[in-house]
Amino acid sequence: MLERIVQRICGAIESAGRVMIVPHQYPDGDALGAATALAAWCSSRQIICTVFCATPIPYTLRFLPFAESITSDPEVWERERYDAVVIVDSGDPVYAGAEPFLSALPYRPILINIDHHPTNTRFGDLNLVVPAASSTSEILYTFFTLNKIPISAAMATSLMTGLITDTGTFTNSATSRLSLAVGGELIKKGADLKTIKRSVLSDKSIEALKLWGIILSRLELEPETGIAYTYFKRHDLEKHPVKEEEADGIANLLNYLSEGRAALVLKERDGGTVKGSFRTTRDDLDVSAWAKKLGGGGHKKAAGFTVAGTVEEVLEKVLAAVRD
Ligand SMILES: [Mn+2]
Repeated sequence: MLERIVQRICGAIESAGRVMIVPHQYPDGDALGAATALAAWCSSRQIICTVFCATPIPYTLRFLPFAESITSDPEVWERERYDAVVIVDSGDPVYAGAEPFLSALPYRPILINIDHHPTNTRFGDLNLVVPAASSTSEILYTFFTLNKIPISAAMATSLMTGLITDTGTFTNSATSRLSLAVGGELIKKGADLKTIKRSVLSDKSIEALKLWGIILSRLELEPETGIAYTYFKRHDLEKHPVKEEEADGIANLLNYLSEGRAALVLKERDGGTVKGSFRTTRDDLDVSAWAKKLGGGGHKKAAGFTVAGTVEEVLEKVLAAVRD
């Protein structure tokens, strides 16, 4: 079953004249690790590919091979004709940031969906969705291996970045025997752990950690729901001007909490919306179900949503949804 779909996807990409690869917007290490590993393979096979990301690449991930060729220019959708569009690490094309461009195309490319989110809508013509996988990068490792595609050191570095990101450096519940084994294989193939560590793990400035300090000092436990929550206001980011991606990551830190059932970080965004991130380490809790009620999605232990309103209003909505 898995073998058939990976072969079909491989065939579709290899026979395409031109391929578009799309990691999700506000990309993380897994989205970009998967996208750049695919791009490295395509270029080794002389398959012409474009990698499009709707929002800029975080500076911490610019070390990835092919990262410099990733474009956020929407015109690439009109400039060329793509036979295949591969969306990686996205539950649906809207989350990916590909939807407005895809639906505006005057032709229909083959849509390929490679992902591990349990909330994935199977939107592709070809769907390689493995919710049990730690990361999309882990799925791609299997994809390359089953198709007997050699994994270069550059590809290994990309995939390892995805694994490290999505497993919280092999500590969170996504960590499995397979993810650890794949990590070992990727090191064998030359994954540059030193650079990944320097770029992805030690990436916070003093200003960013000061901001984290403020956010952490606001932690409260809501006794009825067992949710420990905190929040960012826009003025926090004005007072501590840090890059968007430096402010992120605090939700993962809350996996260290021993109190409560789940953690929630709310972040006020421009345009009157609030982005929420849930984390839990409890076996009996599925936070993606809560995120789904709020129009979002994700994984059982890490999920998110975006809701209109102020931080206070959104917190009430969230608590009501959880109590429900
Ligand atoms: Mn992922």
